Amino acid sequence: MALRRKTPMDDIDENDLHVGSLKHEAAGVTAVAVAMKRSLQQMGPYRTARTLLKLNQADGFDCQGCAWPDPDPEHRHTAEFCENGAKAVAEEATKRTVSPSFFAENSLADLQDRSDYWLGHQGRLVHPVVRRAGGTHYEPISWDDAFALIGEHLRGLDSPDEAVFYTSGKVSNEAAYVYQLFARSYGTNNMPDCSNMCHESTSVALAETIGIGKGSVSLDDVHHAKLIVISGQNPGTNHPRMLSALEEAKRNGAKILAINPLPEAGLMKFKNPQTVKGMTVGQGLADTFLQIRINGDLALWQAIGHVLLEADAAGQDVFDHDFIDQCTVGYEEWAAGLRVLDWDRVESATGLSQAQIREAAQMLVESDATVHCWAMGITQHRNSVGTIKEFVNIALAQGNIGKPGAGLCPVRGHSNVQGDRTMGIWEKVPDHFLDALESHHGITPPREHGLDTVDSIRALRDGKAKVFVAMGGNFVSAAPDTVVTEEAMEQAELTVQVTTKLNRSHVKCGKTALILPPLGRSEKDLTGGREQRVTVEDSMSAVHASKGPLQPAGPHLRSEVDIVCSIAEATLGTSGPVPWSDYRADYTEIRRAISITVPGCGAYDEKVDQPGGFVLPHPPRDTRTFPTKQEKAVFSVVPMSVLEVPEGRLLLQTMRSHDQFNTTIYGLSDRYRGIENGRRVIFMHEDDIRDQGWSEGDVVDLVSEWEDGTERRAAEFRIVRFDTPRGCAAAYYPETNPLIPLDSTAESSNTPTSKGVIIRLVPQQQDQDASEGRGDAVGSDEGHKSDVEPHVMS
Ligand SMILES: Nc1nc2c(c(=O)[nH]1)N[C@H]1C(S)=C(S)[C@@H](COP(=O)(O)OP(=O)(O)OC[C@H]3O[C@@H](n4cnc5c(=O)[nH]c(N)nc54)[C@H](O)[C@@H]3O)O[C@H]1N2
Ligand SMILES: Nc1nc2c(c(=O)[nH]1)N[C@H]1C(S)=C(S)[C@@H](COP(=O)(O)OP(=O)(O)OC[C@H]3O[C@@H](n4cnc5c(=O)[nH]c(N)nc54)[C@H](O)[C@@H]3O)O[C@H]1N2
Ligand SMILES: [Mo]
Repeated sequence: MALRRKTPMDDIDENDLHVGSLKHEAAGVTAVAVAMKRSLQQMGPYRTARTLLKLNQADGFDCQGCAWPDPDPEHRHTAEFCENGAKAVAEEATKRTVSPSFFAENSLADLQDRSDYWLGHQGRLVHPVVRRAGGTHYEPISWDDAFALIGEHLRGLDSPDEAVFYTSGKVSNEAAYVYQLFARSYGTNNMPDCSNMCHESTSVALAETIGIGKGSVSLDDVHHAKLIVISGQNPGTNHPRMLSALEEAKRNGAKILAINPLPEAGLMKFKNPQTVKGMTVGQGLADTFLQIRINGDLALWQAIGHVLLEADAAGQDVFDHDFIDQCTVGYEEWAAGLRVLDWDRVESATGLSQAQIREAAQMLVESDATVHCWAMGITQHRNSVGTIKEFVNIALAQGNIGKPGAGLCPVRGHSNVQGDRTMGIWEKVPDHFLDALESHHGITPPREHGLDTVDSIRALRDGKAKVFVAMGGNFVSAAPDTVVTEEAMEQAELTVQVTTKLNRSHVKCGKTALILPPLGRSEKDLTGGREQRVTVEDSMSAVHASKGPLQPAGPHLRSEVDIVCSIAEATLGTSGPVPWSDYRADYTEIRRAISITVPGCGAYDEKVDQPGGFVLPHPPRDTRTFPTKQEKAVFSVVPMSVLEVPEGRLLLQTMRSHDQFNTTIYGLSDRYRGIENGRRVIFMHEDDIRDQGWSEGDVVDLVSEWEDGTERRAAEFRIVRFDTPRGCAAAYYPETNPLIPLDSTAESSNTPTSKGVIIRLVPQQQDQDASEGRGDAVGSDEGHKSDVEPHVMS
């Protein structure tokens, strides 16, 4: 029998949904108006002015939004932020707070019926609270008692590997450093992070090919590229300040090739809100738009490789043979593999014609400085690592690494996700990093690799992990297979959530559960009686300081550094080799440790003193040296693979609306895609709607099918006709996470395949369970077999 779960959907009245037309331009006057409106609603005029003028300024704080870099200090605007950055700040700096009485009035069961949208809108958490084992409510707890409780649980485990320490990419370098130092002093490498669900495929592919898992470009390279390729990314919504960089590049003569199943507004046209001319006239962005089928990118780049090889063979100057000879290995094998190509397979995989692909390849032929940008549309597929290796192959063949105006530009998500990795938040951190911890701190870090996100869920599910600590984030909503993940979390003996806002991970929690509220980045941090600053690293390896201007949301908040050091003391005592209290008293001490133990961070504190900070070394970018095993950049031979979608099914990608930050739902307006006042929509091609026997506006359930025969359901999505390739559908995350099987992950990176889920549409479930709770996932372990025919209405 299928297992049904009540899912909290009632907070949003989807009957108010309005579907308007798709927009072809991003930003402009509306963006400014929305930014101001949301800021004033949440923060009021004084805090709005205090925060927005300090945002992304050299003496201010780093935006909590995306990881796109800031321009040099002398090139920054007074208003160096975007609409969605302003929303991110307003979300944190809101004047609303959740007091302990809120938890007295709302039982855990009540809160479980609430969506992330409602939970997040209650305001900032301002007091530590605990849910005792068997308790029906969260209740206040003192910080000291909370730390003691954590220490007791951690000391009571049979092995340190029964604990899991998750990190979300907003955590500062200082907090991340002490957090990983604590986990390793305690004895585990179980440090999953949001990166496991995000750019892990990038990190794996780049580490194996160029020897370092980070992008190789600077902002200046983007400004001076001849060609910018943007694959699987929606910058108008998720990295709006990237549009200014693209605009500048275009002014300098760059061409843009955008590859996406959807004609995203920001890719098509941009109205720069920071200049008067930009605001009124706007700039067309993509010169060529390839409307690719979902998961067709590997086939596309192999075809482009094939066309470039033809041009090279014809004597055209497309490859940098000196670079290939001096700096790479494996060119011949790669070239041999691509000289023969099955064009029919490429055309069906990509949905593009040979002529379109040849035209795009011609843009690469004509450019001697190409920047390749990509994000989640590339990294969250089964064959992601292979696809990214194929980008690298092309970049290497053309010598587009380590030269001005060229390079690899994975566009990171969370504002400090890259910094957290640099600081050692990584379940597979290399031995040289552990050696440095061992020799500097005198600890004995464990050497075995730890659990990543997906494996942590398995360990919790199977009772192998018993304590789950999260430094930020919303693990249960962000992770795949929501029903499985929530049940896994509820089995934990203790969960600890260090978080600024309420979310689903607080209500689908362990038997004993703590919520510990930290200071946000926009707030003054006076830990240890002095004004502390922290540091962060952006998507282009630039590190800089960040210092919040605001009074904290409440008097009881503690900094993340303070919380980690206090947990460490409560668990390991105060007489060990690591001086936790010194670190808490003055973060400069942490930076001193960073400068000694973290590669590339020598004289760290001094370097972050420079306005704008400093850029971490990157051997391929700086000197065309490649720290791989072979000491050269490596061409890869990638077998062609395409997701086969059975008749009557659709390939679903799960993506962000314009009004959310991951699982934080700011509002219900996906303006550029024409959706207002609702989120449970499925975007489809009009011919698929018709052929599958549906009509626009029908409300259906989505059922995903996994290869072991199990099925999962997400209820009540309204069909919206959209400009997307045949057979490809799109819907928002996290509402669709129940559909993603835990075992459906990318090869070698283990990233959930959030952009490639095979689904079918079924009529809304009318059975008793469903009317109780409007249905949700079908439990995978219940073995509910795929016995339903594809839905065809007569
Ligand atoms: N405002 C805002 N900013 C954010 C975030 C946010 O939620 N809100 N999240 C942050 C985080 S953590 C991240 S990782 C980034 C995410 O930034 P994005 O990667 O831009 O985020 P998604 O919404 O997942 O968009 C994926 C894009 O890939 C396309 N796509 C899907 N499948 C395919 C495919 O098979 N091939 C190709 N070529 N394209 C495909 C989709 O149509 C969509 O345009 O943004 C960061 N910035
Ligand atoms: N289906 C599907 N699933 C996905 C994705 C997808 O595209 N599709 N994208 C994946 C990606 S790219 C990512 S990065 C993950 C995101 O996974 P997470 O990073 O775990 O999720 P967020 O929604 O960013 O976390 C939001 C919560 O962080 C807390 N928070 C906010 N600011 C702070 C702070 O300053 N300090 C602390 N301590 N806490 C804070 C708040 O409580 C807030 O509720 O989701 C992944 N999941
Ligand atoms: Mo991300």
